[in-house]
Amino acid sequence: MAEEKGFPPLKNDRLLRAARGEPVDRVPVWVMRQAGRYLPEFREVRAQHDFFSMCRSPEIACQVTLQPLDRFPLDAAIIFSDILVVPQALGMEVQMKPGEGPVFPSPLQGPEDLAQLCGPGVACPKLQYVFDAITLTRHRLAGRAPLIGFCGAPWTIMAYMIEGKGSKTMSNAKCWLYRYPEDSHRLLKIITDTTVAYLVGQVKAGAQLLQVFESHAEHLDLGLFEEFALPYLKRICDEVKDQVATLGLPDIPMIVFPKGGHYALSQLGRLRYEVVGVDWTVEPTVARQLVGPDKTLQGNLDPCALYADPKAIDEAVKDMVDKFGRDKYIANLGHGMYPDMDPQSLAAFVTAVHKHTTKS
Ligand code: 1CP
Repeated sequence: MAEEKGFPPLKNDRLLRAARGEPVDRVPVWVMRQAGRYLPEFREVRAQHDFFSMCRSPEIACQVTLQPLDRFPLDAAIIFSDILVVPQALGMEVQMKPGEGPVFPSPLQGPEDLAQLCGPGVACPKLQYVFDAITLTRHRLAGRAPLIGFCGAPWTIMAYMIEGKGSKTMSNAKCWLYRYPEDSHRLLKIITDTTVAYLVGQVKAGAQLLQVFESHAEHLDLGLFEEFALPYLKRICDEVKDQVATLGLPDIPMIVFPKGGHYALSQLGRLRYEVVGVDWTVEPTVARQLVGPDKTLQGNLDPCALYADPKAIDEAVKDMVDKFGRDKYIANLGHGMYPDMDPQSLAAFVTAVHKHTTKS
């Protein structure tokens, strides 16, 4: 078991308790992209290293994972890595271009290119550096907060493999769904099989929670989501949980975050994920109705609200937590921090969550 590796005991289990729907003394809080370029200490490390070299160095990945925890009283760490390490392990080249983001020099052009991808058995061992970073970080965290592992959901990863970078319309990737549905399923299956092995590896290495990022849900509708996204999100949760149990490891709460996927919240509420993350376009009360009473919700302040002054941030957080309620809830932004944000704004966000949710 993960604990048997001799990890330091967890001193703050608020996030794990809230994820399982158990009562907490106050709402746990962490934010997506809490390790990133808005922190000067991150930019200092980043200036000296290529992005994916940072991911591949357990020492550096651990260092930047801990940076936000040294500044703010956060209730979780999320391992520094990227969702695109999976397509890399499948054999595709991905570069991180400063100011531009990730770029695949040779994206998938058509179904014939699927033959170039390797299978999960070859891909997963290549991600050992992520497992090593997780194990090192669990030790260095010294039980301050639980460590979240993560991956991209299959549709989101497929979209990058075909588009080769971010895209406004995802029309190349969506072209596959309409023109090559069988090959799309073939690709989604390769990604899913690899992702299941990858997440189980993360749990073995010491991850205490897992988040699956369906960052490009916004480009689908319910029909496409039910055919090309939902079955794979379901398989990931079912198979990871089953394999973790078979290995005798402790059950790990899992979070699914469908960015722009408001239309599928009730379907996602029926899967085994304990937590459903929502972006800021979804009203908390609507999210609760759609997802149902049993799940924990996570989110969802508009990240741009952090451009406001601390008083306005405080008011926005109060409004958010009043709507979500204090139980079965994890405070977060509705998407990640942006590079030009002031770290003090995140401090104001965390302080406001503490102020408005601590039970007396
Ligand atoms: O604290 C943390 O959250 C850091 C770890 C982390 C995570 C969870 C990073 C580091 N990336 C991710 C996930 C990730 N990567 C997602 C899912 C979350 C989301 O929706 O944003 C996605 C879509 C990516 C792909 C990616 N990587 C993008 C988006 C590209 C686009 O236009 O669609 C970008 C810009 C990156 C680069 C990246 N990843 C992480 C950081 C700190 C950065 C900045 C790169 C740099 O320093 O140059």
